[in-house]
Amino acid sequence: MDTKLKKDFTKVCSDGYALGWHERNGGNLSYRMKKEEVEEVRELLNENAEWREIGTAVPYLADEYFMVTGSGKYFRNVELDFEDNVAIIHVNEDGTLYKIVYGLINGGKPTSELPTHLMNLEVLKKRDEGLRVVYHAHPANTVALTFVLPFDEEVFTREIWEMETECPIVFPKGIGLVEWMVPGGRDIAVKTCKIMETQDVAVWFHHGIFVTGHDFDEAFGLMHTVEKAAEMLVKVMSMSDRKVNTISPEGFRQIAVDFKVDIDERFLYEKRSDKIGER
Ligand code: 2HA
Ligand code: ZN
Repeated sequence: MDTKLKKDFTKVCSDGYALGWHERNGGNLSYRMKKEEVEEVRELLNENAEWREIGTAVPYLADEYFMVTGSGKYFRNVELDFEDNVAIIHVNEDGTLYKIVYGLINGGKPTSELPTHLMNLEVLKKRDEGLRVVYHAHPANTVALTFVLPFDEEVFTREIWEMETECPIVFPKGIGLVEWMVPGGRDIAVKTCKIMETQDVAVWFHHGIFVTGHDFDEAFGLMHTVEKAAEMLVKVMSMSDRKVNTISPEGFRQIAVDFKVDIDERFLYEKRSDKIGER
């Protein structure tokens, strides 16, 4: 296979690995393919492969094709051997089964987070037909913050937004939070889906981040922006438990006007404390 899609998918894996977000087999990536992208590789697809259970139902994704990383596969290895580490799967007519029609040539299954990826891609397709990418990574700074910031979406988002002027422009709907749970199952998928109905970023406490985007650049750029801001917050918190200066709610409102973004007001509460993590 030699397509732009393969190159773009691989680039996310390589760039994410280079940034240290994919230790061992950490993280996963999925993409809902366009009709023309399926046609481009049609003759390479094995439609005789056996049907397998998804473990949940995604009827709104019936008969669609997805490019996904493999379970237990290392992001580091995607650029070295794409066909061993990545699959194209075809979802059946009622959205309960899938078959591997390309890739994973040495055996294996799609990502252990397949229910989360497909259920999210379904919610996202309903929200906006153009949202095709779901990307999960383990970036250290964001995960580190889940040990010291409260489990409070408004506080978590606000403290991160303040670290980089670009943040409320890149994710104006803020960050959704999922408390620590066992990964890989339906429960964590349902919680993440609830967030993806309106937001583009979900942080799984003590684990990682899920983001969506219309294309790979957008999803990767979003992951990178959240993590970069988190890195700065970690640096600030390493120096002090307070922010002496920061961006004001009024400043964010001005950004909203100038950049024509609909910033969610619930993150712009008046702070009563300059202590990081307190309202
Ligand atoms: O190992 O990141 O959440 C892949 C994962 C599971
Ligand atoms: Zn993970």
